[in-house]
Amino acid sequence: MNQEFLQNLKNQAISTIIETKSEDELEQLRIEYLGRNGKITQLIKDIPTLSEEKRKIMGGLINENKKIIEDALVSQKNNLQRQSGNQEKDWFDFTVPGIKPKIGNLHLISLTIKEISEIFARIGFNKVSYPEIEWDWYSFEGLNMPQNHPARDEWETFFIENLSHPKYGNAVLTPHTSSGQLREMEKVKKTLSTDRQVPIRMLNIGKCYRRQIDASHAPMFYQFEGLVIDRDINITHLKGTLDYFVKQYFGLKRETRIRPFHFQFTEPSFEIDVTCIVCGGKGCSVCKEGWMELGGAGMVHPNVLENGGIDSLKYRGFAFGWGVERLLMMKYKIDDIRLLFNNDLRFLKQF
Ligand code: FA5
Repeated sequence: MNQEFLQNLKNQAISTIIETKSEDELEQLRIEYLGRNGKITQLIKDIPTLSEEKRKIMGGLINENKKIIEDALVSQKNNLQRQSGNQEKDWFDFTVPGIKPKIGNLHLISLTIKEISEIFARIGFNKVSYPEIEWDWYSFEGLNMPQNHPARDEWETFFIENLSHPKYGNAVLTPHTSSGQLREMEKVKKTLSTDRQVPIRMLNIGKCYRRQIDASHAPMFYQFEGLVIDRDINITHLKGTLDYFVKQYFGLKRETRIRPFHFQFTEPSFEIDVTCIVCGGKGCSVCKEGWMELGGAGMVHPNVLENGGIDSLKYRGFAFGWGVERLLMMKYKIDDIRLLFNNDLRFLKQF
């Protein structure tokens, strides 16, 4: 006897109870499970034969499951009685107004993901999605961040214990969608012949995890990652793409700025900010100084191209990775990222 066996027995009982069509059938099931020689009764009789430790755990669980089965029997009995009573007595008044079912809508994050995908689809980006649990190689090492490199600290990563790959290292909850860069390069390399490796125009949207929480940081959030690789790609393509996106998403009047930054996997690297809509650029608890950071970008580092199996002498690329929630907060004037995850319908219904 173990917990799994008990769980299966209970599930089996419940699924057959709710299928019954008559009270006689229901009574048969009561006897089968709870009768003098019933399956649950037998387990209760076996409790004294268990070790003291197991007795404590299994005793409680058996009684809990017995109660669940008893409740299911009573509830099904009521259902059957109601159905047979209804057939005889009930009549249907067509004039009474119906009860409108509640109609849900997509969450604001899903709507935004859809909008972002559509904007990038219009300039030929191909939407993909890569693992939520990732190996160290794809998240860090292959992105030019060797073991113990201080740059890794920025990602405040959740590691998964006791799960590692002999070649790719420890398992982590994906801390950024940049891991998709190497996966996309590998995929393209596998599917195309070597002299036609690219172009790549990838849009990878996925969940990311970091040990962070405040008005502009959530432990689980979404990023979208763009990657373009081709011959003769340069920084103006990156600027043009980001400019196009910002104008499509925020409208023509919104101001953005590009700041020099450092990422190990791009060279040169930048961060892109937009004027904060919450404080109108004055500085507040969401943005700190009037500009809200939307994400990073840069020209793909040759080491990363080589790690993905792309010839860095022939090809160049640019990449960017932005936060989905940050983006929509700056469009809809949302001053705390946590509002998006609290599931308060008064908030969610507005979108
Ligand atoms: C990165 O994650 C890089 N991978 C971005 C990148 C991609 C750079 C490609 C160069 C080339 P960063 O840690 O700054 O960079 O995160 C990017 C964006 O993700 C942030 O600007 C923010 O919009 C969002 N973000 C990061 N952490 C959180 C969080 N905890 N909650 C919500 N959004 C977050």
